[in-house]
Amino acid sequence: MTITITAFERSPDGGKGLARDTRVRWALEEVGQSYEVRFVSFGAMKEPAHLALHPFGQIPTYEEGALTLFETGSIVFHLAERHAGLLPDDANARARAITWMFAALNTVEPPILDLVTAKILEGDKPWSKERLPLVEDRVRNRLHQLSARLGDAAWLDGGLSAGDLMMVSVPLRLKSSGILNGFPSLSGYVARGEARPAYKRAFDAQAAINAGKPPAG
Ligand SMILES: N[C@@H](CCC(=O)N[C@@H](CS)C(=O)NCC(=O)O)C(=O)O
Repeated sequence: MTITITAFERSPDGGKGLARDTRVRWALEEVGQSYEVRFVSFGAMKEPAHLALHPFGQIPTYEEGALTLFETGSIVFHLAERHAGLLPDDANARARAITWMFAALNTVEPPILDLVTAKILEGDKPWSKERLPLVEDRVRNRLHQLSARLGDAAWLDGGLSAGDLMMVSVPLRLKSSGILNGFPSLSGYVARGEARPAYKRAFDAQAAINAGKPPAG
């Protein structure tokens, strides 16, 4: 059955892979599923046709036959459940991998998104300079905790799982801020994710679109 996802017609990051279709593309590549992409403009995302797929008017969405999903956590979980490779067979290990998916989205991503908001959307506010260090401290605190748990391990709990895929996708956003440099084990963790052939294919596909080139293959 054809899988179709949606992505920005033109990503605000110009193709750095920060738009959330990248994590869905990565999961699709890891489990070996081909997919098509429908590109949407910012305007079209708020039109009824897209709102019928995504009530909040965002990307990515996921269509597979009669099934439509939104929210990257749900989409990656669906793929990991239906295809081998992203969730362990052992029930307890599987539950722990799913826990890391939730941790990525509910505990680590929020302060990082807050930092993005503070810098990009609130940078010109009179109180911005005073607030920014507080926001950065909250991010560092989370990274410190995550780094302590990861230790010297390659992945969070055994082999790469959907939990790692979601988690890597989150601090990846911080690369340009320099904050990650203070956490060598997390920088290595993110780099290991980026080095996966499946990630590279996902990244290259979205970068090609944003560079105005058709994807290879
Ligand atoms: N929690 C959602 C967040 C989706 C999201 O924020 N998508 C962004 C692109 S990365 C978007 O569509 N932004 C445009 C907007 O919100 O209008 C998920 O994980 O799928």
